[in-house]
Amino acid sequence: MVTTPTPPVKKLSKVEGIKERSNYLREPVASELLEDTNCFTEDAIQLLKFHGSYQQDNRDNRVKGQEKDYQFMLRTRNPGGFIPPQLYLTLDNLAEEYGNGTLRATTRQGFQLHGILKKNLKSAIASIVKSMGSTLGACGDLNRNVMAPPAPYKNRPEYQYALEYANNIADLLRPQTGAYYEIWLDGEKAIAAEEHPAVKAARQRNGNGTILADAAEPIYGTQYMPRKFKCAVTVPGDNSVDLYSQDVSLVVITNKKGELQGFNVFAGGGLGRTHNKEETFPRAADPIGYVDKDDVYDLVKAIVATQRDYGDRTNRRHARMKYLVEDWGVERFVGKVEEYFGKAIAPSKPLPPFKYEDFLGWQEQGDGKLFLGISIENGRIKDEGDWQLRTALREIVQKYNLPMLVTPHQNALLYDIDPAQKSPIQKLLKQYGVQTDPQAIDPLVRYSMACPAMPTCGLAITESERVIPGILERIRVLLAKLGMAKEHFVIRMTGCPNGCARPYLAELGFVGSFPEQYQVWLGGSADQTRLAKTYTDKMHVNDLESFLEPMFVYFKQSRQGKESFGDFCDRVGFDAIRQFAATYDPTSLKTRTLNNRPRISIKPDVYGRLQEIAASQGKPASQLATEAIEAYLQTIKD
Ligand code: SRM
Ligand code: SF4
Repeated sequence: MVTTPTPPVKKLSKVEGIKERSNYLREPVASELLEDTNCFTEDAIQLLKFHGSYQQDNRDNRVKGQEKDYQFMLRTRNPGGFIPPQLYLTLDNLAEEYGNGTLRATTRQGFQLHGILKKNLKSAIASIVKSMGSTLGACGDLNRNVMAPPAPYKNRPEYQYALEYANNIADLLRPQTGAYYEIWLDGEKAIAAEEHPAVKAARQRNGNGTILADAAEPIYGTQYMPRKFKCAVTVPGDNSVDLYSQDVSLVVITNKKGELQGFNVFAGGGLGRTHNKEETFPRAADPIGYVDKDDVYDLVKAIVATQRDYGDRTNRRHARMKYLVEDWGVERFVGKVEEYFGKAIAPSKPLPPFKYEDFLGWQEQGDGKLFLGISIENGRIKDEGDWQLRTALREIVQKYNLPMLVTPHQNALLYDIDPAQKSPIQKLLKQYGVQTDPQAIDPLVRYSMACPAMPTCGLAITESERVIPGILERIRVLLAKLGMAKEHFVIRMTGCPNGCARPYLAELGFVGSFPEQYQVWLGGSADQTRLAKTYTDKMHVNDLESFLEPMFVYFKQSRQGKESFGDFCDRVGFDAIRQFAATYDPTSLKTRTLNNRPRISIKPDVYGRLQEIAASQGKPASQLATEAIEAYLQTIKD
């Protein structure tokens, strides 16, 4: 006989109390929204996240002793990155009308709007919902946007299943509270796509305690999850979703005829950590077995119930499911999941190795139509100098009514393109300075990611998105100087250790640790199947070249065949790299070293303008800076 697991009694953290008292995410958000203020109280801020919004302030505008420049970030929840044309146009309008004039494609395939004032929040959310979008559950302690490969291959059923099940898992774990529609749409119910009947049935089916006796939130109850919860569905061999970083990843298993059989299941991944707190760490998900397609919702519910009932609700730093898996060990964790599931989990099916995929450029989608993956540096859709991506995308979506998929690498993909539309679309993109040939993009840029950090992220310690173009340019110059001009690897940067751009799975990860200083993580694999490790805690941004040069030289001298930089660092180990660096003599290089070139720091906003003007004049920022300084010095001399 299977017994219902009994959850342990827990001492609640502050946020648990806020959730519990909120009447299913209603108060105090509903009341405070009506107040004529520019910000919310702490309790409302916590709950607002569940509605898809973060209270932020523009950190560039902080003045000691003065009130912060409060504004709100809105994040969409769109499984598999799917954005219908009318939603894209609405987001674009909102960015202009209420936001900061940009749209931000995120690392979980959503869009973010920044800079919205409190008084405009309701109208912005209502517009999104009325355009078939949603922000409900984009943030907060519940299931977040479910990821799937952004690959609209109509002739590859496994990709269709991945998208279908990403949608279904998102539906299964969607909060059921009416709070969202009451607050943002005055109770008007949105017209949403019908849920799959199997999903509806699964939400109500109680397998050994997976459902709570709670009519309003059968899966979550009054306290929702202990912490955020992240899922992805992918296909064998495709690691575009970074499956090792997710709480739960499902891998589609089909038979030879391409019919869906079930899913391999991975669990316990997660990246966030805190500096100087050894008990927090990134963790790669473990394979836990295989589940038939008919049982997949029950297994997902069983995993959710395990974390819901046994996850740490006292210490939020220890509340992600990865810590439960780590503390218990995989075997005990799986045992508890099986109690809720009601049967044993089958062994995993064999899988091919996972590869990095980004789906850029023009490609056939398998039904006579085309798709186009467009690289967006750090996901920021904006008009800047000759690069008018925002205008270009708006015009194309407006004119051709094309759907979009946001990719897990902060890029966007337009699909269902009639071959006759290729040439005019290509022409339009060229006219607005948008590159569509992925081979023409520097691979350091193509494979890199950076989180937003300053000025919107309240947790940022350093810059990230605003400085990474300059960092990549400097690394490219350094590689060229070392005779490695064609070399590339996956570089990811974040402004703090939370890991939003998944730096712990990069070959070279920069993680903000002190102002202008970064932890450096090395040894991740080029396909994000192995975690990197901390090489150093502090690298000043000014020391980038002198820090990296010995490593690159060692790599050049000692790599095996076509070994990637990440694999090299992992194979030789950090002691060997440190030893090489300690005895490395830069003057032994025939070429002039960059270390001898003086460097100066400038304010980020000045750097931004410098880059903008340099791009519009088609010259490197360093050349423009030299010209500008020379011109100024000339005036002083005169
Ligand atoms: Fe994140 C918090 C941005 C993906 C781990 N993340 C934040 C906040 C909301 C800051 C805050 O709490 O005040 C950031 C807003 C910045 C801004 O100004 O926009 C933020 N996270 C992002 C995005 C926009 C980064 C990007 O470059 O695209 C991504 C939005 C994804 C989405 O559409 O849902 C984003 N965040 C991630 C990922 C990657 C992923 O999910 O694949 C991670 C690491 C994976 C993981 O969760 O383990 C991630 N974000 C965090 C954490 C650390 C969580 C933890 O377990 O410790 C925080 C802080 C927190 O939750 O306390 C955080
Ligand atoms: Fe902010 Fe840190 Fe996430 Fe970057 S990694 S967006 S700095 S929370």
